[in-house]
Amino acid sequence: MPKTIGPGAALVSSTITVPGNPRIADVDVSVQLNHAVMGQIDAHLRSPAGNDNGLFTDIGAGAAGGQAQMDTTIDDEAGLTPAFTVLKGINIKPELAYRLKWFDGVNAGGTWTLDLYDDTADANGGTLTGWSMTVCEEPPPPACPAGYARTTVFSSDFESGAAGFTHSGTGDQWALGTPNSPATTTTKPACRIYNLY
Ligand SMILES: [Ca+2]
Ligand SMILES: [Ca+2]
Ligand SMILES: [Ca+2]
Repeated sequence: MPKTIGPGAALVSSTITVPGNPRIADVDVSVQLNHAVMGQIDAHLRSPAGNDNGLFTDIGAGAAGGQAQMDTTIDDEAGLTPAFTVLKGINIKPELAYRLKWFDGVNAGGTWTLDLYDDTADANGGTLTGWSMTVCEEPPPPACPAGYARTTVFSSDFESGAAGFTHSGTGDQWALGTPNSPATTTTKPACRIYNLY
């Protein structure tokens, strides 16, 4: 920091290393930058495990002379979509195609990468001056009353089979093991693991 964005069609990246192994219950991302034409920027966030999700594309002013400052927190729980050119001092939801909750449940520990792509080769560029992430974990489970102890009533890593679960019916696509075909157009996951308490 600071890092130059553009002005030619170019990708610039910046990393943050999150210490420890916090399990994400909610993550927000704040970005501070300037660009002569804000709408030339596509932004993605990559997790330590390599999950690559979009944050925004071509938001803000679309021509030179418009709002050139971004100081924005991107938060699924924000009230506004990025529908306006003002991007300084506000919170916005990700665009409709993206959600930060897609990172929920993953281990936040490690190196995160913010990718900023200036998608227009011209004389208009800018500077990334700062960015940050806010990671919240789930609260710990409540303590047991005196005389009681927490116990796991069922646990399986499914390495030895279906562990007593069954599946059937039209469109049944549940499976165990390494996927042997790419993700399909259906919304059913290949395997779902429940934690029981
Ligand atoms: Ca440019
Ligand atoms: Ca774009
Ligand atoms: Ca949030």
